Amino acid sequence: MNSHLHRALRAQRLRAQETSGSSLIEVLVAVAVTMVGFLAFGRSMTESLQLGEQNRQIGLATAAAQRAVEELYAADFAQVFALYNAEPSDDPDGSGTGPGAQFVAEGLEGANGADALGTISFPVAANAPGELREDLNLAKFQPFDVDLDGVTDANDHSADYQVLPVRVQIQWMDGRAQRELTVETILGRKQ
Ligand SMILES: [Ca+2]
Ligand SMILES: [Ca+2]
Repeated sequence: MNSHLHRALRAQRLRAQETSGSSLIEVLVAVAVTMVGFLAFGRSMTESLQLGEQNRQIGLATAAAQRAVEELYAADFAQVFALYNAEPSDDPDGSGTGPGAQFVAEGLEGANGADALGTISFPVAANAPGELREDLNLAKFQPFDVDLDGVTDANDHSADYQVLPVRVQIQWMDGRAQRELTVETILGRKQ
């Protein structure tokens, strides 16, 4: 074999190597692009699943709050405060017989794997849940003239209220995040 032919063959081999080298890079790039595509797809799937799960939880919390508000509206207005406050001793049918201030929010998880709870609140002091007050803060309802005499005082109005501000709050766990849904309304005597 003369040296001329030898050089030509070597040059051809080099070209062949270059060709296979560049096509390997092309394949790698194509694989990388595909993987990025898969990752993006996977992430958007996860995100939309998370969003769907969040919407499901909000739906359950809303339904639970709505059921509680409907129950409050359906109760005897003169007794609704005694029935649903956090003071068992004033329950109309005997101490501890009323539904009280807490209820289970169906389908939602609470802290430590327990059922999620809903809480019914009225304008009361923390140490006197059986005294309905006009001068205490309940979110947007402060101060609130519950006996409608035109004066906001510091007396107990559990026996003479004419309107009743109430807050229903659902608290649940979404993984490690705590979520909350609040509904505030005013109950009145049915006409
Ligand atoms: Ca009670
Ligand atoms: Ca008043």
